Amino acid sequence: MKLITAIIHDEDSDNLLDKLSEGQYMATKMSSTGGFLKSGNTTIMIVVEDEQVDSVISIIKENCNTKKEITIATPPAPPMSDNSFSYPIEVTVGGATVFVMDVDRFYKF
Ligand code: 2BA
Repeated sequence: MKLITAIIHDEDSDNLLDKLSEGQYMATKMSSTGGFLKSGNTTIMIVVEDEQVDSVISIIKENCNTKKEITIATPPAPPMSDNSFSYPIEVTVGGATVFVMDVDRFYKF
């Protein structure tokens, strides 16, 4: 049994949850924040049998799109210097960052 954790764009989450539900996969949606952009994203947790992992990853891949975002970068200034400056950079985010982990035990009470 595996835990699939997918970090995705907020905008893709409702559609992905619908597609997972159509495939009879149970999922939990959590609000999360990216450590780099410090903006909202969505984390989806799905626990499935080992042989279902590839199917779930395909559904995630088909329903999560990459997006470009602009952020402001401020490189560290040299010590004792007033020369700090910021500039915009474009980063490509997602479609999905996916981790697959073993599940030792699964209980529902
Ligand atoms: P963020 O941390 O907000 O990162 C957003 C995007 O910024 C990343 O997209 C990447 O393109 C860029 N980025 C991140 N750290 C960077 C850095 N130190 N220098 C330059 N660019 C950087 P993704 O790689 O698609 O990641 C999307 C989100 O997935 C991340 O949002 C974070 O919430 C999560 N994530 C990605 N890798 C992770 C990891 N190894 N562990 C935990 N969460 C991760």
